Amino acid sequence: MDRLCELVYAEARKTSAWNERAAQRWIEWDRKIHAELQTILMDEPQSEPGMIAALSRRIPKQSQVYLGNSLPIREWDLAAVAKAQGFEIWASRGLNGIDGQVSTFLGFARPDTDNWAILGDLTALYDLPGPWILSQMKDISITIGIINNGGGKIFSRMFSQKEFQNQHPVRFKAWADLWGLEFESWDRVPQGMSTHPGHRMIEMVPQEEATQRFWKKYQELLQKR
Ligand SMILES: Cc1ncc(C[n+]2csc(CCOP(=O)(O)OP(=O)(O)O)c2C)c(N)n1
Repeated sequence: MDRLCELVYAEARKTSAWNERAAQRWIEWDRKIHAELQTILMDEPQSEPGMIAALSRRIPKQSQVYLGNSLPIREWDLAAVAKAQGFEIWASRGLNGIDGQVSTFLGFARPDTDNWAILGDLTALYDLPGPWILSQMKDISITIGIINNGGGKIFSRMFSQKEFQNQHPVRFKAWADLWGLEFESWDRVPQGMSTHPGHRMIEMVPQEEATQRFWKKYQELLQKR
């Protein structure tokens, strides 16, 4: 990402419309927002972006990380640690968006590293048979992480009608049991997290109020501009 930014910057400077002072102001503003965002993320560890930020710091370096839709990919983009961790990041638009994400993740998984998926709950529910292949992947370290916010939360910020969210009370332990995965449930990301050989599912349940507070504080931060 750093390299890409350098390339874009170098190319932009060649254009006749380049305004060095405006660019420097914009870069300073961006750095300031980034620094203040880190404070909000640390103040709200049980919010969805706060959990994603913590996770991005605790997933072992050099892991493969698969971001499945819909908020996880956007929240990772916003909140994940900016310092290079050597992650190999994967994502797939699939046929339509949230279909086949578990299967695609398992197709990408490699034996020489930890493999992490971070998926929305409806996304996970769309691919319930996906883990069938795990019995043929014994030597591959797999963690299926699900951000269970009780529905398609991306729509809560787009539409006032709750129907768009397809809310549900489903918890995921029974799904882990069905396919023989170890199961953990988190309401915040624990401090210590080691490499995990084996197959595991982690249901992460963010606190709704904390998530709302996070977005409010973030909006206020952007308005400071
Ligand atoms: C196959 C398919 N069906 C429906 C949609 C529409 N869709 C886009 S995002 C989304 C909700 C995803 O919910 P979830 O996986 O829980 O993620 P969250 O929004 O909570 O992050 C839906 C239904 C889609 N993109 N693809």
